[in-house]
Amino acid sequence: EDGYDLWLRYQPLEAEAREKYRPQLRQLVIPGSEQSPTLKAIEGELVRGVGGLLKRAPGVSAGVNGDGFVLVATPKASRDVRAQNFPVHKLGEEGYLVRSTTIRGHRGTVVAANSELGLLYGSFHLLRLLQTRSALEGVSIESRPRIGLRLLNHWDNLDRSVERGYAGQSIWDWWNLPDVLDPRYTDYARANAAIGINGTVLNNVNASADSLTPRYLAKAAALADVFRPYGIRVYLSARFSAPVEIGGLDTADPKDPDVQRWWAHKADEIYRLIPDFGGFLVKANSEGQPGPQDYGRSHAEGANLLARALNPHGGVVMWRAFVYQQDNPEDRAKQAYSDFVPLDGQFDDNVIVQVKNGPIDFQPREPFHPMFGAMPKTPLMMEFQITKEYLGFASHLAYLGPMYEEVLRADTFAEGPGSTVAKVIDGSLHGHQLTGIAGVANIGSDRDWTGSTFNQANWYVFGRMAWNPQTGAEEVARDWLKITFSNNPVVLTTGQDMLRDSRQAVVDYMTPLGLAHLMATGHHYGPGPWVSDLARPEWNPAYYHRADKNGIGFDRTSEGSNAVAQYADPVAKRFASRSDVGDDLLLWFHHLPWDYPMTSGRDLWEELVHRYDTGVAEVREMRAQWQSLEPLIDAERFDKTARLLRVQEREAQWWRDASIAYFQSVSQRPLPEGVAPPAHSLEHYQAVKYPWAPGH
Ligand code: BDP
Repeated sequence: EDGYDLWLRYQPLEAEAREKYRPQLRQLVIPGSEQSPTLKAIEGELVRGVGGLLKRAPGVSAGVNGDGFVLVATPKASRDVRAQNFPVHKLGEEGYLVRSTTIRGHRGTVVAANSELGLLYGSFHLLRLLQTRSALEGVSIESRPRIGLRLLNHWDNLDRSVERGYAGQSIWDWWNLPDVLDPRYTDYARANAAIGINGTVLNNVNASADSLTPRYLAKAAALADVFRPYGIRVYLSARFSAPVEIGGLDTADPKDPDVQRWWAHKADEIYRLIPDFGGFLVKANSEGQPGPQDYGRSHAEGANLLARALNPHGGVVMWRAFVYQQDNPEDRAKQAYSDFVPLDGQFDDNVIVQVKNGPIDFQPREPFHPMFGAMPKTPLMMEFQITKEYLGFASHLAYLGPMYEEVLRADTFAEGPGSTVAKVIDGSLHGHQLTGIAGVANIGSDRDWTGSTFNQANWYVFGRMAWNPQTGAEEVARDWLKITFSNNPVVLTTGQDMLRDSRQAVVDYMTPLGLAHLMATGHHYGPGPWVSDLARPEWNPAYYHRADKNGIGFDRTSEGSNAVAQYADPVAKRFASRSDVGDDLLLWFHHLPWDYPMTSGRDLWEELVHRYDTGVAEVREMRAQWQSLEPLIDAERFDKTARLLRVQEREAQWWRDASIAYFQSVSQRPLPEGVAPPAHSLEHYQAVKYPWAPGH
């Protein structure tokens, strides 16, 4: 097994499970499947899935005529489903139900929904029941997504390089599109539909205007055609200056009528080619990208320009809030809020503002972004990073489920207790219909899609939490392990331990106690806490840790940058309090003396060293755990994971040694008793350079 199959891995279940399920899955009834590409896809998937898992494919039949049927239909398409009087009104456009029931004396299972897309999601859920060995007998499931736009964001360039991609090249072969349609495109759509993802932004947010030229639109349209039966809509990152670059205008000013006309015509052209085109994602006035501020206009004026072009066609604008200005003396963590919160109420109805989970940039741990909850009149969508730019690329094992869960469950208190981030983005807190969540994809041309088997879990958990942000990381981990490896209880308990602790391990050996952005320059791989000479202050690790002989940490209380004031009370008070903030975010919000007494009984310096040691120990443990599973995992996937864990152990040690060497040079404090000194001198670690690193 090489990992290509992802969660569409339909290897035969254990004999006992096959025997149990076979009589329940004899016959497949999908009325109308000849005419509809989506129904045909469902039929194909169920025949293949059930056939693989049970080593016996169900017969396809025009009507229910025996026990063990699976009837997949909307009430509209099937009298048998209508007669059941299911509460389909509760399911919305994309929801579904899976019920065991009796039809004219025959026992079987119905998948019902209001739309074919709902049926597709329900059918994948049925397959998941088998893959996780759940009972079909008496099953009664109702499910609908809580979030409308569930998207992947590809940071893929037209030359097939992938910004922050660690799994090979882009899967989009732009050169040969639209003529050559790699079967991978279909498998991509299947894999995403299986976890409820319903849209994809094909190109990098650092966008080339070429993506909007007729040549490339035809290519995007070909992909849209492949994805359509699976409910995946295509979106594009739009470069704000495109009217100048490819439109021949001399300005991209949102107030200019020619610019407005240009975007309107561009939208018309796109919708002629892609009638269900989703809309634009825009990175503007951020890290050198063009934007409305180049013309003295606000982010809202920029977003509304594109929104008005898309509006007649039903498209949306996802306007990113990831902005920080050059030469702005303000704490970088405060800038997005300062720019955007005053614009609340100024965005058109088809604009949604896309906010990263934390105020800096996809660090191993950040507090939730203060914009969540702070813009009641504006729909906000979440941007998570699935690709692990700051967590050891595809090489280190870190399951991001616990991180996503931590953010989604964080309570903003914006409307009193219970105002979680999840409720902000599912629209329930402030009554928004337009809702969304995006994950920056970790997908590439590697055979296993994501550079390692365990990285697949991050794509998987993103989809599951996008469907329902209340979903627990542990529950998803268990499902994923069952589907990906086996139902063996030892694999499950050991695998769950590994997944649960893996992200905290990374936090401990890279950025413990609320530290952030200590990675080496540019590529962000490996330690670089000493870096302090880059052109912009907020690119330097030293800007973030602020360590000197007296102490360490970023004072974001009212004595310092006062970033805490961007949070609602009592969150602001908690973050501002040294004793209440908790160890996890301590140095994010506070600058403290090295001898500050920690709750552990150690002082801050000793605690920092202790955390680095803990991180290394956790990786060592994870590696031993994986080793113990050798007899229970297929050779190819076992071996690759084992080798990567060896890399991770070596590099966790590197992080620990380099960080301790550096911070000790600053703190000038002795190592606590019994602690091993770093293997090399600080100069040795500072001299480590890569001639090349992926994804940069
Ligand atoms: C940072 C990445 C950079 C992205 C940027 C963004 O280092 O490559 O372009 O975020 O999100 O994390 O726009």
